[in-house]
Amino acid sequence: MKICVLGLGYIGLPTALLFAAHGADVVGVDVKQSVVDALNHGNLPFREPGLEDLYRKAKERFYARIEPEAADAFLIAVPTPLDPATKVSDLSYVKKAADMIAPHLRKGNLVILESTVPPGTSERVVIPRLEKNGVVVGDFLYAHCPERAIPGRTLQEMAGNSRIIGGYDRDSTDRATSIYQTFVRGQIYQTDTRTAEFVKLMENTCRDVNIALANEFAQLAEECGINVWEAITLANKHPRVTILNPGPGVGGHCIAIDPWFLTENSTRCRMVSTAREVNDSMPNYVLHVARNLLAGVRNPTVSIFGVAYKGNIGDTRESPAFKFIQLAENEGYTIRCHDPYVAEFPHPLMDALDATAGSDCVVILTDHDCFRTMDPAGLRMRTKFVIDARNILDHEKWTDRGFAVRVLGDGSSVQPVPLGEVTPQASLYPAGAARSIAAPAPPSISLLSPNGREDFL
Ligand code: SAJ
Repeated sequence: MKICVLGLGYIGLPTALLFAAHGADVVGVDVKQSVVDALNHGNLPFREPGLEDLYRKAKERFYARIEPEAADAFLIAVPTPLDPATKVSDLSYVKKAADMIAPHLRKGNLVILESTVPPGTSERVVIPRLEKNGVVVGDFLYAHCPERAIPGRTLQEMAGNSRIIGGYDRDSTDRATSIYQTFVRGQIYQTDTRTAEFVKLMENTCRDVNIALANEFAQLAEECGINVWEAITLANKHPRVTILNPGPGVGGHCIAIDPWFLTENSTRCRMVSTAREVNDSMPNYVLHVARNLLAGVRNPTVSIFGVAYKGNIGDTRESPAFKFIQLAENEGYTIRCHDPYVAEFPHPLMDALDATAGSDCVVILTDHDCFRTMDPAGLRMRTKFVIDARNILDHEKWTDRGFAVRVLGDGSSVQPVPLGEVTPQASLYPAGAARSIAAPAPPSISLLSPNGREDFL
């Protein structure tokens, strides 16, 4: 079995290597010569746990090229970006990939689309392009097989998660299933192509809407003067309630984008677009928190800890950090960024000490594990404010080191402030103030068992 994988990015490359490590001959295709050259010289174009080991296992059966070549199966795993101005999917890479496959397509070949697309794209856009050289669908097989892997755990999830396979017809679905079964240990569920496209988008939209709900709860909790993190822990003790975590916004190439794909052909779906708005506005909310804290500080410098879109990865795609930095710079703040996971970022990245030297406020935007245990003793701040937008710090430790700690969603010790208004804080927390504005632990916390509600009884 020879498989030609188009697109050697975060999804295409691990998938290609998994096929190769499980016995297929794989040619990987990427339009970037640098990616092709790097791979053919044994270098990986990005980091992902386990990928180097996998490459070593797969390399006998894998090589990279700039153009596709004849194969038994073709797999498209190219990006489908969102046009930021119109909020409409940009299918140009998918179209190009289909055009590149068409001249090589033979009767009996299978084409798999893994890229995430709006419902109906396979039938309306991809299949007609594949048919351009005269072989029609039915003579070649076609399936949409969306991935479900989460960056940071891509390989485990690609192999272990259940998977949806939506074929053009029975033969297509069965052939695609048998190919994935070479490395997928999770259950495979079969359906048609359009349903598979829809399911993928529903999954990420569901997560986006649920995160938006958590973010709205965080803002409501601040208005009500309570700590949303305690409230969520308690609400999640209900057997049928799972509230996600609030934060500074939703990033990554999937959750911040897929809801727009789902709704681009619809005039309904107000909840989906409202959720997008709520999540996209979270950097503004964090800025509002910073503005209140820093109102009495002259020419504030803000140190951003974490520019990756989520914890323990170096991926900055759609990271809320971009918007926060822009807003903070427009506010007149000097910005310094620190992220030990990220290799490249438009804003200079510094080590923790340089990023905080003379700074007025640390803002935790990403939940990297290394931040959780960080001891702020060595930081040479001008003003000791910290905003924990992920609720990950050891607040007691930071308070002991003289920091005023402000946790996103913890309204239990914050005067409710309507959005947009600035309350002068200078008299409350003068520059260099060494006091905490974190919530003092209410007595119920000490009663709350981490595993259940028994301790209340
Ligand atoms: N986030 C929160 N609160 C939470 C959970 C996440 O604010 O409670 C934020 C994260 O910090 C991040 C963003 O949401 O900025 C997205 O992170 P994520 O871990 O939820 O998801 P992704 O984008 O890394 O991967 C998602 C996954 N989809 C689902 O969980 C439904 C993954 O399984 C998909 O394969 C992937 O999208 C994709 O490629 O579609």
